[in-house]
Amino acid sequence: MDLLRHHCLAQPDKTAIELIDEPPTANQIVTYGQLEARVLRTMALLRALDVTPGDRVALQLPKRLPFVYLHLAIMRLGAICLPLNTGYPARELAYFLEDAEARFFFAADGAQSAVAPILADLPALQTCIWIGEAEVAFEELIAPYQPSDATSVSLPADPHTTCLMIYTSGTTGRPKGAELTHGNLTANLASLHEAWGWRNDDVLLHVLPIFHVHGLIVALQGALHAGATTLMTTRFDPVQTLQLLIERSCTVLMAVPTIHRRLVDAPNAERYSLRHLRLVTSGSDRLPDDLFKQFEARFGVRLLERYGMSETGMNLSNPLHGERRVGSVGLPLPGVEVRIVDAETEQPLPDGVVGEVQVRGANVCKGYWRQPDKTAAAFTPDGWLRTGDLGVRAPDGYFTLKGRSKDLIISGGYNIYPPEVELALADHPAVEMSAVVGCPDAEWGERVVALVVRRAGLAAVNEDDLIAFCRQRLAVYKAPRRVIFVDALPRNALGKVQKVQLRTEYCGYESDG
Ligand code: MCA
Repeated sequence: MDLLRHHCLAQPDKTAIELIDEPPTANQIVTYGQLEARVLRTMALLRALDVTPGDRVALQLPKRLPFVYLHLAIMRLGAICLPLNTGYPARELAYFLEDAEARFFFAADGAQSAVAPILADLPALQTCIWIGEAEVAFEELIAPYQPSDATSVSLPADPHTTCLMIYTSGTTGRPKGAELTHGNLTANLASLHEAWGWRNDDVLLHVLPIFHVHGLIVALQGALHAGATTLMTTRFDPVQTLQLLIERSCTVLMAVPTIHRRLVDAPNAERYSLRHLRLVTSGSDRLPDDLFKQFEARFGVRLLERYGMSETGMNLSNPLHGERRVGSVGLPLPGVEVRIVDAETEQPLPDGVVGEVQVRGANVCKGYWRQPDKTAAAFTPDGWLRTGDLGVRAPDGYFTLKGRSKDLIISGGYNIYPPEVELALADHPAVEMSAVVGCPDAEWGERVVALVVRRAGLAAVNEDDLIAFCRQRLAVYKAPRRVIFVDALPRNALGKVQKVQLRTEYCGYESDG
């Protein structure tokens, strides 16, 4: 973060971010000097609102510049930024705001009628500010606030201070807030700077959402910390992406497999050469081998696959120089320890044997917000984070993921936790019980499929009803794409639903209901 301030002072006229706006609005350029000035004014606004160190400040804002100013200002004040998916409906949003005890909430003007009704039931929430879509509205909002206190413009001194909270779930219970500290982010950004050779003259094309570690920290903050230029689109479009990569001589692109698949499949994709890009990464989900090969064949670039999680930022990466191995997530990043252990004994396993991936390092979060039990369960006594992912290490140090020991579903790079969907379905009067699984999908990696046992006498409910019901309660990406009615769910002797069996039986969509 202090490095970012250094760039703002050292190269004030260089473009930090260019927002590629939808026509007819013109693109908006913010230089490093303007970025610093606006972040300082935003800090002054936050102080005037009485934001104090440790406060949770939630953002549910579109991917535009005010989000960036607020995010940076909140963290520099020593408060905690809580970025929220813009797709969360009011019901889900209420959970995050309540659990985090957010004191401040910045939300999109357009969401006011949907969101306002939940705010009265949030005793910790002190102030909600509605932000208009246009950048100019935010600039008018901060204009009267003069940065005053010169001593507080740099980062909070204590690296253990939490600055970012990202909600993640497990296979049981409700989502929990992973607390990332200034030290975590600084360490991970430094590792990535070294491993990926970030350069001051890089031009990053930013097409990811910015409410996740991937888009917000790895991509956006990665570029800002290098003093590079970011071209930021408000949403992903494959043809626009290919055109911008070429017309604007971009050097770096970071994305998820679904995005890479759409680039490969874009109309006339064979006409585009991306050989001038020095780094195209893939993460947040497993990169299929065929996609890795198709991308290289079509665009002349070998994708660099890496592995991370919200709790840690990035842990493993294929090398910038050296073998980018198909199917592998590469080698531990500088300063990050990764080991494979036996899931029962937690003893390290020899190379070539599949076990649980565990991670340790300055990048690993300090735990889950106000969940000491879950924090304790997530770490070994000597500080290794139990990722819940399965993997194997080759004798030359390359790691390969072999699946997940949890039932997590990954669709288009978003994590979906079956219990959240099952809980939503359970609210429907016609649902006796349900089990939610991820079925393989060529475009999304996995798609959400719900197996549902109808309550006796309520057989009239159909697939569309239940999908619509879930879409009202959950962000759209979590809602099932298929609902299959079954007479019963297979259970083991302990009564646990056998999801492996369900996947085997139903991912081909044969239904007995
Ligand atoms: C959108 N939809 C989805 C998804 N995204 N459904 C399932 N899974 C998704 N990921 C819904 C839309 O709401 C829409 O619903 C319908 O699917 C089709 O939308 P479409 O326009 O095709 O989608 P899109 O808006 O173009 O989005 C696709 C996307 C996006 C660009 C691939 O999902 C995306 O940006 N994914 C990246 C996620 C990411 O950054 N993850 C990082 C988290 P309807 O039916 O209403 O039309 S993981 C992380 O941070 C860790 C640290 C890590 O390691 O990276």
